Amino acid sequence: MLLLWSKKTHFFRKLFVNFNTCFPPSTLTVFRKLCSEIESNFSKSTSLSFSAAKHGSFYQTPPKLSNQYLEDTSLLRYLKRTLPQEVFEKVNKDLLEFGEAIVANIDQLSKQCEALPPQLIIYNAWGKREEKLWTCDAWKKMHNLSAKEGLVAIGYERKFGEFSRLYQMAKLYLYAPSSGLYTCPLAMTDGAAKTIETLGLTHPVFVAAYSRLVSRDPKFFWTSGQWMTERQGGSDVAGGTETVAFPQNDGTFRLFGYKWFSSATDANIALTLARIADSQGQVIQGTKGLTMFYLETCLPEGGLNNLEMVQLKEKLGTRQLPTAELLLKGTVAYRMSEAGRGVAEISNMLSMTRIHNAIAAVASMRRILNLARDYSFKRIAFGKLIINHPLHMHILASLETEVRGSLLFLLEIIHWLGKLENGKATDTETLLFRMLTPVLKLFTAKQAVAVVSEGLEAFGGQGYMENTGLPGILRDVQVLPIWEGTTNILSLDVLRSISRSNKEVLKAYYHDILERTEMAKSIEYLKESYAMVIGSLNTVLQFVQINPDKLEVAARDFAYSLARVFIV
Ligand code: UCC
Repeated sequence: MLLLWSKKTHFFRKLFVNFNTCFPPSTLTVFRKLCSEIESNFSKSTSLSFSAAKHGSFYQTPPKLSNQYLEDTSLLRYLKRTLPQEVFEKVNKDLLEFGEAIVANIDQLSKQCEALPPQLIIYNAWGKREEKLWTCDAWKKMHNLSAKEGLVAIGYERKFGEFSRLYQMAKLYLYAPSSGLYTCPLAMTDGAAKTIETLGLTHPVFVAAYSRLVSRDPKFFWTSGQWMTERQGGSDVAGGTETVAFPQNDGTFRLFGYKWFSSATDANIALTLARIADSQGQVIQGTKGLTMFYLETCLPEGGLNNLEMVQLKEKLGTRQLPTAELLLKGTVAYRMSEAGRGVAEISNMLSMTRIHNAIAAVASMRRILNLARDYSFKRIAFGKLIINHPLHMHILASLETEVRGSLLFLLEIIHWLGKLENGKATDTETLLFRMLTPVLKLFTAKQAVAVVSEGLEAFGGQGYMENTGLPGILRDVQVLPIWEGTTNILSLDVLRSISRSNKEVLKAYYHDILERTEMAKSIEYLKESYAMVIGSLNTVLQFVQINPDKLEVAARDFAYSLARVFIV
């Protein structure tokens, strides 16, 4: 539906059969000329056989990263269509420059983050306990440039009102695949700032922290972690949280517990959950016993805030990122939510980090596809460039359609976020934002794994070679369906949004799609697609009416259908 709405459906249908339509005609002529030159040079060079050197004379030209903003026509068109002209001009200029900086040096920094992963040094050479988390220089530079570029700040400065989030997140989208995973702490930093703002917390500790989280000054800028998972539960937070908070006379609390995954452990602060103990040390179990706390990882006088970094996790991917097991042994913390409202209030953070998860997912898909596309104009097989093999072109075109669909879905959610924060969202948009945020997260995360895997195949054996830098993209996206709620948990969250709103979210969804597709009704070449969308819409919504008892088992398929109908 978003694709229809973007008036490009015809274009996308053609895209399936002819990948050449991805490029404007002038570019195509240049490409065709280039193709025949490359092909003829290739046959000359291979005819020399091994006479020039004992290793042979052929070396494959690798794929090249170019300005990803310029390469992303869907993003550019969306921004041009949505932002007012004067806003677009400013945003466009900054994104262009940032796209250049990524190619010029940021991408190199991300490679250093991958090559030099963090280390936890527990003892020094003389046996003294040190507990130092070592991170490479490139990781620290990512911190500084994130502040300078306003990667969190833009969303809170709100210089462009309802469009500020689109600006901030478009920038994060360009940055994500070259960030060395620094977008992970940024996601949680954004989530923490959002939580402080939404709850209207006025205690000086929170006010001071907020000013650091949204700062553009690298020395002042702080990042945040989010420590929710314990040994017994990542999904079942209520069943898994054992951490206890003991009230102190000065109004603070002391936390005792064991946090199982604390990503970006070098963050300055963290939001976490714990159960407040009464004077007898008793706690309330279940969701109602959980309260949200704020803590600083280091004490003002130096040293860790009564916590122990037990070990760094051995992860499949995201190794650039320090994720640790932490023992809280009297960590000083401040209560952020009302007692027992921890899960409900930390959901503010979760909604944000789930959008960031989707940014990472779509950005990774875009990155692998752009590299594969570039490579297809450099690699020759069976006597011609692989772009000129219809089947290869068809696969790339199908991926292109998936990526564009996911991107448009993402941008719509981000735009609603910006509207909500600026008091501009309609009731329909507010409802849709609640239901479709988990749908966006679960859908794009799974798509990212599939698209990146397919994208690697476009490089043949080279896609499997570590030193091309390509396999790391697949390893890193594999966390996206897990982090911040698995696919099942998010599918159930969609059902939660339906029941809590008394099905109002579904009504909003229905009317929104009818409204967006209205213009397609009367356009001849769109009539068939229109009928297909409306038919699918009715089928999906009827399913809820007819099968209330089967909703849980069908929750995943249902969420996928919501995503597909919305995108198509
Ligand atoms: O552990 C993880 C990391 C693994 C990977 C480590 C490597 C890191 C590398 C990173 C690289 C980037 S990830 C797992 C993180 N955990 C989660 O995301 C939590 C997943 N679980 C959920 O989301 C659950 O659905 C819970 C915890 C929210 C469900 O808890 P309950 O106790 O069943 O919740 P209730 O009772 O349904 O909801 C409690 C309140 C309700 O509000 P009230 O009380 O006002 O009615 C809900 O409406 O919370 C509200 N609520 C929400 N509100 C729940 N969910 C939401 C929501 N999404 N939005 C708004």
